[in-house]
Amino acid sequence: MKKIYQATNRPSVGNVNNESPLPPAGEQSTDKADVSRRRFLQTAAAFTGGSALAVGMNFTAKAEQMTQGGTNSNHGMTGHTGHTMNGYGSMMFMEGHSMKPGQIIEPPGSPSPNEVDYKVFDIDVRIVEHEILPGIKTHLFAFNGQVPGPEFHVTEGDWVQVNFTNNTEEMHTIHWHGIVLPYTMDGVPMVTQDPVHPGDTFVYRFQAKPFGTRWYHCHWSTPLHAASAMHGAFIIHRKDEPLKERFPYTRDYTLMLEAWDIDFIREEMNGLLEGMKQVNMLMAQGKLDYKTHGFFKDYAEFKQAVESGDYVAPYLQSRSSGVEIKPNFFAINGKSYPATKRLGIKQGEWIRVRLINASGLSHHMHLHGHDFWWVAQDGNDLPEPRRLNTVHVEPGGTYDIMIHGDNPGFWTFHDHKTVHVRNNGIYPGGMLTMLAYEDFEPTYMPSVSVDQ
Ligand SMILES: [Cu+2]
Repeated sequence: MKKIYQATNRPSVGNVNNESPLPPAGEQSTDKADVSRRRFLQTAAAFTGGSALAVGMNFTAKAEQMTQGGTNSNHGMTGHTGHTMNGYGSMMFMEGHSMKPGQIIEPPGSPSPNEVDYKVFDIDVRIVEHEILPGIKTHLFAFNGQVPGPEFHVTEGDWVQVNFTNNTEEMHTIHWHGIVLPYTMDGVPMVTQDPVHPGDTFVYRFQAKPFGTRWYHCHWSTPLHAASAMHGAFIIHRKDEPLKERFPYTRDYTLMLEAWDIDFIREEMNGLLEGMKQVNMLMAQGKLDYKTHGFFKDYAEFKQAVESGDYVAPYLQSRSSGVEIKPNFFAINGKSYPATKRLGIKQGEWIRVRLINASGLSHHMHLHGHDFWWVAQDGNDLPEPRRLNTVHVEPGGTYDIMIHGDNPGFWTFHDHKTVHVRNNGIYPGGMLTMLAYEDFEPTYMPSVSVDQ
């Protein structure tokens, strides 16, 4: 037995089984019905095993009954593979979907590949065990297994095709944050598309615009998926970069700011596993229906189900797994200080730093020994750059700054919200790195202490 979350001082749930891809469900999850009802919403596509076929068909009948006369707005999404989806609109996934996994979903909205020349990217989501700090590992959903996800670099006006494959047993989407695109490409489940099911590939196509520091993240179960590790930078470069006239930068850094409650993540992951088991069990018994999944064709149907008592919404229940999120690890590009990567600079050099806040909290990034120039927000150049040494980085926002190498040394760059420069409550740590000159003779060399 190996403990994965050794450093946490908050209540532990359950044992960690080294054999299992994830820790097993915790001892606090005593109210199985409660947990499972909530989890169904997240695990509806876990239709695996031999019993799936029969139960899935039973299930289809109910879905059909329920959605007659409903919207078929998503019908066109799946036609080309020849997979019969019966036009259930947003209920289509209930058809016992993974009886035929590996579907390619190409929604309308953008030109076909015959019409424009797409730059094609393949990206997937899988579960990885990620090390935040020595001794602190956590399981995360991660794009291409990387934390943060791979960084896109394209030029404004490029046509981009992203083949997104779901290699987990959970559902996901990709939302392109700050990119102006057809709504069917916006990646919001139950608003612009059905979530992408296990094994399936969803094809996002759009033109890269407007220019600037943009990003992407999962929009399913956002507090767990996007905030944990399903996020990455999407940099849209200009053909010519006017900012280089005033700030002739030679290096370009991206810093994704992250905050993790690794206990919450573990409990949610445990809950997912438990939910999958429950789904499979109910399916085998033929007891799985739309109410246990919590999907409705519209608000009126949802309201009716709640008021009639047919459906007990998760928010009406007390939950055994704590949903209050209290981040205890803060990170830059997947790592907490002292594991964070330094920003290299040379004397006389300009560097560009793109700050992207994926955390859901606000951060106040402060640089020692220098002022910097804040040049862009949310990807868009400011009318006039502002000279600062602390920039307030709001949740979801992106902020670009230019730093000039005019004061050789090692300089702390950190969130001035001091609770965020701790590891599990202990200072120093978290959202802290260093601007490190590469071409000077230091008279003091930085060392490491994580308990002051
Ligand atoms: Cu996701």
